Amino acid sequence: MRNLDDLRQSVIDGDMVRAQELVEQALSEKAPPDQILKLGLISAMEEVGRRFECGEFFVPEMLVSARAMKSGLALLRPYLVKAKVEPVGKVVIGTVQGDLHDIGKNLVGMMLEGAGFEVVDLGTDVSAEKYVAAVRDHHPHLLGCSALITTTMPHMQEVIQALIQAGLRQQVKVMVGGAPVTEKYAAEIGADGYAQDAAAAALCAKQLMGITE
Ligand code: B1M
Repeated sequence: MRNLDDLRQSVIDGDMVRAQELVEQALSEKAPPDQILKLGLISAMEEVGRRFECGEFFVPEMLVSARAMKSGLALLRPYLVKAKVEPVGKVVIGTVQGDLHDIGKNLVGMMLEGAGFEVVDLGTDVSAEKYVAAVRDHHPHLLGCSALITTTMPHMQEVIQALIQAGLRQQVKVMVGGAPVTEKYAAEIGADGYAQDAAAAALCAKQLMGITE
């Protein structure tokens, strides 16, 4: 779809206004929201990452692209979230300590809401202590940790250790994810669930709740 190619390019260019216009246009032309997300927005961020890796882009370019992606995502939100009236469970979610990447975590949060979960979002750079406090305060069924950098991934294990020390580990299932995280790593650190992307995260959350439909 030509419009989605243009949308992808506008995000790469960091052109927030154009990205919003093109998302609106794609929606008005009845393009499926998941295609707009995958082909227009996520694919653009993959290209931005590739350019950063090979030295063509630097942090400022990543930032403006992220801003354009977020502005498009905000318009897609109502189409991705069709939450049921009665929540099927409660999830506390956040990006781990030292990590400021929140686009993937936000998307996971939206898909969870769409699957009927009540989502408490702790934001980014969340310390193990803050996760523990949130489990005490909100009594969630699930705790979601996102990490995008190899050096911040180990903080996921700290969160699990902190839950054990606080005597809360049995009260909450821990789900982890993020680009560098693997199923093997999730098992090694003692997480209950791992998901590769936002759609899989919603499925994984339901499985952890014992919901089979
Ligand atoms: Co950064 N960054 N970044 N960055 N950044 C990456 C992650 C990197 C891979 C780029 C690269 O080198 N190719 C690289 C990490 C390398 C590594 O660890 N091996 C990197 C780096 C190095 C850095 C800095 C250190 C750069 C610097 O300062 N020198 C710095 C770190 C800052 C910090 O966090 N302390 C930094 C900064 C930034 C910006 C602030 C400029 C910006 C983030 C803006 C924001 O999020 N608000 C940014 C961006 C945009 C990226 C890339 C380009 C895009 C990330 C993204 O939004 N992807 C990224 C390259 C890439 O990923 N290809 C990169 C789109 C998003 C939909 O996908 O986040 O993967 P993702 O989420 C997916 C899945 O991973 C999964 O589902 C999501 C939806 O499908 N998922 C979960 C995520 N969380 C989950 C949780 C779950 C389940 C699934 O359960 C709970």
